[in-house]
Amino acid sequence: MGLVSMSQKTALVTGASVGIGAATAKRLHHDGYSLILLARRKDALDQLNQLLGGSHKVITCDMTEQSQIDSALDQMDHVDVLINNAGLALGLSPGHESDWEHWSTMIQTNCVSLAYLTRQLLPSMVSNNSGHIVNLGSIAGTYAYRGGNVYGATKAFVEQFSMGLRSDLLGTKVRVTNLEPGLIEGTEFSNVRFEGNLDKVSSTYADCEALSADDIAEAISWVLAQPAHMNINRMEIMPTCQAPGGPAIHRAK
Ligand code: 8X3
Repeated sequence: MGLVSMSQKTALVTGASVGIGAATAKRLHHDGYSLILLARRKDALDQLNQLLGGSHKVITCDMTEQSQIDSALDQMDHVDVLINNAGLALGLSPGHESDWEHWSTMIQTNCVSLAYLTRQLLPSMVSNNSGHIVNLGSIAGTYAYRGGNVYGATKAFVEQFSMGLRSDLLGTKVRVTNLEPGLIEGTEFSNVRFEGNLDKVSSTYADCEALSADDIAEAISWVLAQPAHMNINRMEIMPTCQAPGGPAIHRAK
C-alpha cells in the first residue's frame, strides 16, 4: 500500500455483518466513506452492501485465522480508517469454572487478531501521515465485574494498546481512539456470550434501556469527524441505567 491522495476516504470495518459493525458501516456510508466490509458471513455482508447501494468491497474473513487476514489485506488498496470492531465475549462464569476454549478464543480474536491487523495497516498510515484507528474497547476493560475475567482483560489490552499507539504515533497525523461502550442491546453480543440461552440474554436487558448499536455508530462518526488536530483518546459510553459498581465486599454473615 503506497502513498495516495484521495478525496473519498476508505474505512475498513471488521465484524461488519451485524451489530455495531453493521450500524457503523451504514453510518459511515451515510457520511460518504468508501467501505471495506469484513466478516465471516458473506451472505450477510452482501446483503448489507446491497442495502448500501452495492458499491462497497466485501471480503469474507475469519479474524481468528491469520492467513485469512493476510488474504483480506491482499485484496485492499488503501485504508484511511480502521474500525477494529470484531470481537466477542464468551461466558460469564467465574475464572475457576471458565471454559479454556472461551478464554483462548477471546484472547485470539479481541487481542491477537486486532493487533495483527493493526500492525499490517500502520506502516501505510504512517507513510501517508494520515489515518484513524478506532478500537472497540469496553467498559469491561476499566471496571471489573463478576464473570468478566478474560473478556475484561482483553478489553484492558485494547485500551492500553490504543494508548500505546498514541504514544508511538506522536509526531504523525495518525489518530487512535478507544471507544468503550457499556450495555448494548439488539446486537448478537449477549446471544454469543450466552451461546443462545435466551433466558440469560433477556434477563441481561430486563427493565432497563440499554445502548443500541446505532448509538455507538453515531459516536464513531463523531469521533472521525473531528478536526485533524484533535484526537479523542478514549470515549466511555454507558446507558443512563448503568453505572460503575465499585469494589464488592463478601460478609461472613
Ligand atoms: C460490553 C459491555 O458491560 O457487557 O463490552 O461488558 S459489558
